[in-house]
Amino acid sequence: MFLLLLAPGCAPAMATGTTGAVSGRVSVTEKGQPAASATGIVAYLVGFSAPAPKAHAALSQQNHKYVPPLLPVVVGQTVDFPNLDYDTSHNVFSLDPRFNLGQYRAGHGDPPSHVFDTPGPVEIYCDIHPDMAATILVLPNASFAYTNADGTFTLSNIAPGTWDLFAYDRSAVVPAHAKVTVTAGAVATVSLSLDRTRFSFDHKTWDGQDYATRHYVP
Ligand SMILES: [Cu+2]
Repeated sequence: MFLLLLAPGCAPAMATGTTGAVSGRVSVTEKGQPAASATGIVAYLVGFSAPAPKAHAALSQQNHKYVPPLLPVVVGQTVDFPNLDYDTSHNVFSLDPRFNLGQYRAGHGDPPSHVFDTPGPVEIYCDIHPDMAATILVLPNASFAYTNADGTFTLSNIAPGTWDLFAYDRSAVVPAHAKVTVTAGAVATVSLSLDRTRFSFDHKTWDGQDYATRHYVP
């Protein structure tokens, strides 16, 4: 359920003479109640392509967690996976697309990296620590933004046109979606809603085993 309004003339910093902007809010429910926080959702536009930034994105391993748990990148962009934990090795693997960067410790040269060349979500795991899980969201352009705690977000300098707007949350099985029409010099205002129903990211190891049956030396 969403509401779509146009508010011409406001917030000129987000919309130049030739581009527009999208200002939105994602309302999040969890088990039938409003969620305590709606931060860290990724709002993004689909319908046009842009080249990948040359700068690498980074998904860090810190305090035995992936940071951030949801990372948006552009198709063709390189992601580095630095291990910031000096007390343990970490690993990076994905089952779809299937790749494995091996196990490595902190402080040994450049971090392992991977180029993400297919759009869509990619689930990232660590073959040592079963609780380490993250999602890399591979998007067609860089017109994306994280939500604030109240679910608000802004997408600036957007080419005029009618685009598909999505809001992706790791705990929502289906992203929120709305059509949005961007007009030069104006800010389109959109409300989206999504429901969190997925709270487990249990998975097998790289070689298809249960973690509990394996032995490793951290
Ligand atoms: Cu790990």
